[in-house]
Amino acid sequence: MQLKVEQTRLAEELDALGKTSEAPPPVVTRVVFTEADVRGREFVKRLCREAGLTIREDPVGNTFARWEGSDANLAPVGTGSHIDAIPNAGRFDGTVGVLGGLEAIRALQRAGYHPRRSIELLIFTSEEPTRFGIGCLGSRLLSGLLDPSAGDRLKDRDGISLNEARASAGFSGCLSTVPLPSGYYAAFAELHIEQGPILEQRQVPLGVVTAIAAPASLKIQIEGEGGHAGAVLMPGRRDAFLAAAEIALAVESAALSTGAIDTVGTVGICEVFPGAVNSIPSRARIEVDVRDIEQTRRDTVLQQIADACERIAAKRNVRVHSELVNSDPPAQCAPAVVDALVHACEKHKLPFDRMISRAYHDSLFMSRISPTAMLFIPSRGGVSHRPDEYSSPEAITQGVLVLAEALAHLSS
Ligand code: HGY
Ligand code: MN
Ligand code: MN
Repeated sequence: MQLKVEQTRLAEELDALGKTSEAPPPVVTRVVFTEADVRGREFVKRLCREAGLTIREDPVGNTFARWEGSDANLAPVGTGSHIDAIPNAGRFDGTVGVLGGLEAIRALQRAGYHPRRSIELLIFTSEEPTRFGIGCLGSRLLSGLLDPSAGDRLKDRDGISLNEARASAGFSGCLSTVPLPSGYYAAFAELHIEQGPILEQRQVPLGVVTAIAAPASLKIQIEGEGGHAGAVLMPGRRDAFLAAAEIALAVESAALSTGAIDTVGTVGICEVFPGAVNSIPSRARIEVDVRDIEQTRRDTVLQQIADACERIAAKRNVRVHSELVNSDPPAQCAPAVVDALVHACEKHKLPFDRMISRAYHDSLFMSRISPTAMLFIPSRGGVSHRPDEYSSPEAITQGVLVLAEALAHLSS
């Protein structure tokens, strides 16, 4: 089978999707169920229809573009990723797995391949935690890892519920109909940018992912006492922001305390109320992201953060309320799917490394209901979640070629 990727067309499609943004290029901001997200979905669905795929969407907006196989009784093979993007992001995170997955299907079609198992290209809803505070919302619901009733309770910062937001984007129906049965897919493979520096540093064009790190996130609210920045003297102050700052430093020291390079802790959101230079913060809110490839080690960090919250609350006489948003186990990728990707790299004489994904992905949840693995391509400078995120057309082409070969192997 002579597989050829249409590199220029794919680059143009990625650029066009990148311009479907709430911010001017090269910045990509495409938050779930916003007008830009809906336009992005329409763009990708049009391309899928042009490739002869049939499309279905579930009540939360997970989208399935299906290439019918010759044996409808066999479980299909899945591929795909997300198109939503955090604020001030780049144009390759997620989209390489969606448009690259589509191009892999088109390359197989052009090569005259006919799948025995149907192949489904998925666009997962809301992989990013930006709007509803929890990552992989669509794939969590799809894999049954998030109870539909918890989904019904989700609201964004403006108090708009998930159900209102999805309805405004044209998605209706009960969330309880979203979960797929385990075994629905015979295999799932996701193409994604590495979002780190390893492949580029090693000058290896492809990474076959064997495990995905375990993410956890917390929302921490601190309540102290406000007052006049000039008239209230330092002794006895109950400054909510300074308590938040101490907790943030405790996150860093807890992550460092494991001594393992795989443990990471980040405070990416910090809000202060009332937010006036001459007013002592009476309230502060931070969001914490903790990850490790070992769940027990990650959970010791969470415990240390909880202990720090208690200690700092007492020391500063403030109230600290911490909510655990999610603490997910890591995923081990399926040997059969890993082997399919390895076999495809070898067939195309492309060097690869086996590696761990430190970012989480929808594959973390798809691995709960389907044999799953991922394929990484290099990120220039290891940069991601920034407008200067970049993967070369050549790197993307190599990823798509290997994905196409692996999909043929898995669907034959
Ligand atoms: O945060 C992550 O790991 C993913 O990029 N959403
Ligand atoms: Mn991301
Ligand atoms: Mn991503």
